[in-house]
This record gives sequence, C-alpha cells and structure tokens, in this order.
Amino acid sequence: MAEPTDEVLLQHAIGNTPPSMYYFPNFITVEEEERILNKIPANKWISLSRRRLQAVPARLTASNTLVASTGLPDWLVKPVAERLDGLGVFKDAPHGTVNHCLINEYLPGQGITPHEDGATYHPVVATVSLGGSIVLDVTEKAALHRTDGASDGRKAWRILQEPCSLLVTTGSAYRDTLHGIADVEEDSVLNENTVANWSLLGDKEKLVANGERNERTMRVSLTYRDVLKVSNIGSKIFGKPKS
Ligand SMILES: O=C(O)CCC(=O)C(=O)O
Repeated sequence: MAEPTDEVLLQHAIGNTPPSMYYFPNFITVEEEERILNKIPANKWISLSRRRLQAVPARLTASNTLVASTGLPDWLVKPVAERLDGLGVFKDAPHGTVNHCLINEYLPGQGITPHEDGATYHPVVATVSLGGSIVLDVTEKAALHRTDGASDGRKAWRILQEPCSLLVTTGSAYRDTLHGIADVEEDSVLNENTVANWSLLGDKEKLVANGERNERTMRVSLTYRDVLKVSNIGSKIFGKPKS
C-alpha cells in the first residue's frame, strides 16, 4: 500500500501509533465470522508450544517461497480477501492481492513472541480477528539493539483487536516495529490512555462495564499477506486444474 491517501483508510488510521496502522471494527459480520470458523479444517493444525497454526495454501519453503498448486480457498477469499481488494490494501503488492493466509489460534494464556514479519512478504499485513478479543503489543524495534545498558526508551503501543475487526499494518509500522501477544488469561487496564485504537473500537462500553478488563477466550487470527517469492511448480507437478 502506498501513502494513506484513501479517504476510507484515513478515517481508520490509529492516531497514536507509528503512521500506517489502520483499525476497522466490524469488518465482517458475526455470521461471516461463524462461517469462517466452521470452515477451518480440524485436521490441519500444526501445534506449537503456545498456539497452533495453519498456513494456507501451504507453508513456505526454507527459502521463503510459496509453492502451491492452488490459491486461497473460497472461504478465505469471500468475503475477506475480496473486501481487502475493495479497500485497495494490496493494490501495490507485486501480485496485486493476497496469496497467503496464516491462521493462528490462541487459547487463554497463550500468545506469540514479539517479532517482525520481514522481507518475505510485501510490507503489508491484514489481520482479521475471530472469536475473542486480544491485545497486540507493538514496540519500536530500533532500541532493541542498544548495548549501552541505558534505560530502554522504545515506544510501545497496545492495540485491542476485537472479534470481526481488521487491523492493517504497513509502512513504518511494518518496518520499524515488533508485534507480539502476551501469554496471559486477561488483558487489564484497558482505557483511552492505554489503548492506541480506543476511539476506533466497536464496543468500548463492554470494556468499561467489565472494569477495563478483557478476559481472554479462544481467538483465531487470519493474517493475510502477499508472499513475494512464488513458484508454480505445484501446478507443473499436479497439472492445471480443469476449468
Ligand atoms: O494473531 C495475531 O494477531 C498476530 C499473528 C502474527 O503475529 C503473525 O502471524 O505473524
């Protein structure tokens, strides 16, 4: 995605983060959320110590190449990928759209270590949340490399991702920050001073009524990206699907 000139995107820009993070509450409906959750294959999970995941249409090779004979399945395209295309989120990506989706599932108490997505992908990630809410911790990465023992002046932001929401990370937020999820059973002290996307939330009243707390429940994220290196060896081996 180029500069955020688009009116719709600008309305969803998260004000207090590095420029180029956008939050859309209710990006999909509850019915669409349920339909996608029901479509996730039960037998394709890869279990990790603190979460489980699926890579669709395939895991990347050791050289970060996507080798697949098919594209994303219909249930990951309609409605989410189509709506991302409508927003123009991936219009400047080499393939002009998304070609990969990582599905992560977190149970209460599970999370993901702070990391960056790096040069494997066009520098845009679009994350749709299903199930429960969760706090994403975003931290400037530059000061991580300090060796002088000085107190760490890295800036950090908390972004609450509600079910059915979309978070788009691009530009300097993609390049210059790490993102992670704490392995806690509850996110606490959630208010307008601590949550960067507070003003864009769909249901902040729920948090206020719950004493500024979010009790974690099962949450699934769909992270859509454009993998830069693609090989169509899969279709050479298996033949092109008949139309
Ligand atoms: O679940 C999320 O929102 C974050 C997932 C993530 O960081 C990743 O897939 O690299």
